[in-house]
Amino acid sequence: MASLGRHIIVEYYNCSPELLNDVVHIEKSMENAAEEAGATIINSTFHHFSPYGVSGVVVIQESHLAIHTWPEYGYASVDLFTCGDTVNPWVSYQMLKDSFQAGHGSAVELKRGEMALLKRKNFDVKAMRDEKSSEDGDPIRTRDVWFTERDDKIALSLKHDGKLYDVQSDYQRVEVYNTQAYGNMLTLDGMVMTTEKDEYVYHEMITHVPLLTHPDPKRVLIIGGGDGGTAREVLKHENLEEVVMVEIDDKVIEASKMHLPTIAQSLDHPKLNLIIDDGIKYVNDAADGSFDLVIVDSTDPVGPAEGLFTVDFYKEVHRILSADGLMITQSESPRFNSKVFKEIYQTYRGIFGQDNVHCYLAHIPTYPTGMWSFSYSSKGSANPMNLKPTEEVDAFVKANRLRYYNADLHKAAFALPNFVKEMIG
Ligand code: SPD
Repeated sequence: MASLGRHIIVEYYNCSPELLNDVVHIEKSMENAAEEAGATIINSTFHHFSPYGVSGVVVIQESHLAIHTWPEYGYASVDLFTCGDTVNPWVSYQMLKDSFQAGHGSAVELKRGEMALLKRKNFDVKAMRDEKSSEDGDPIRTRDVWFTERDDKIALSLKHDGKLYDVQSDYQRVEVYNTQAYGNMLTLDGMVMTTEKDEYVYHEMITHVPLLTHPDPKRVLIIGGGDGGTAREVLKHENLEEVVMVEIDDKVIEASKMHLPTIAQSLDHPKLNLIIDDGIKYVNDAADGSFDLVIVDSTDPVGPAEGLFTVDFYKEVHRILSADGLMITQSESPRFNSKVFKEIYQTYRGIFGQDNVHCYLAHIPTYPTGMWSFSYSSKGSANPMNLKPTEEVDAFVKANRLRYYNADLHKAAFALPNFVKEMIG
């Protein structure tokens, strides 16, 4: 039966889940499969969805190859659509089966556009072709590979040129992508942690807000923060006597030192006591009143960071704070993680007291919704509005070339939109 095109609808079962969740591997496999089949690639676009799944299309001069994967089922569905006689889609079928280590593959071939049912119209092809494409000669090949973090309703995508680091540690999947808009980006279990181009917002806000309002901070504890950005900013305060950082995952530190050097630059600072251990255990074992400031620079409340979002942990933090001590945490996004956001503030107020817990906001473009929050919980007299004299703050900002934080922004960050006020009461 003569036809315009051949459409092979493919299913691959029992594939390697890791390979089906690896957007770079899938992109390469699909492109190789197209080329080996004799196709000419024009464009490709691939998305990884957090936590699992990849979708992508390779547009070829002879039509397209498309894929969607369900790594959690070891399953991939693929469409191989080719026109003309120059491409053999069955070559692609076999290559992809091998490439995904599929235990089983099945495929149905459909003829598309049966010639017997088609009647060719007479028209002037030359006149219909736009001038530009006729002048271009060979098509220009482009590629789009995307990392996507999403929940059921919202997604954030960043185009990247590939992965620089990909290790499954004892705790989580640690990856670094080379993004086109935000430089190198660290993700943990598919969630964006930091990027070279916007990290300063988060790290300046989680550190200078407490350190410029605490009456006399000397001893600082950072829980998490393995990329090093929080430590880098804390260490700009030269009057501190002790800075301890407890990170559970040495792979985060390794990835950051290798691929985020500007963020990780202070991880070997002589004043930093870097401990690779469980932050919860460290806090439980610490003496009463031993820190003036505890910064919880955690991931989101899934995986290894779950325990950092519990009442028991915060009670222990409260215990190890000195009389005027402060606890600062990243407290998720009021828009993206509304439920967790509300719970966090209820919990803190139960421990520190209703009037001693404050929320402040910052704009972080690579976190879901771009609106991110931090909590400021005070055990004693420290208050976020008791900022050091403006001249002192200005001098600090200038000397350290801060790019986000300043005295005006400090005050403004605590001005909350009504919907956020309502959420935390
Ligand atoms: N969803 C993003 C939450 C990230 C919080 N921690 C970031 C670590 C940066 N040091």
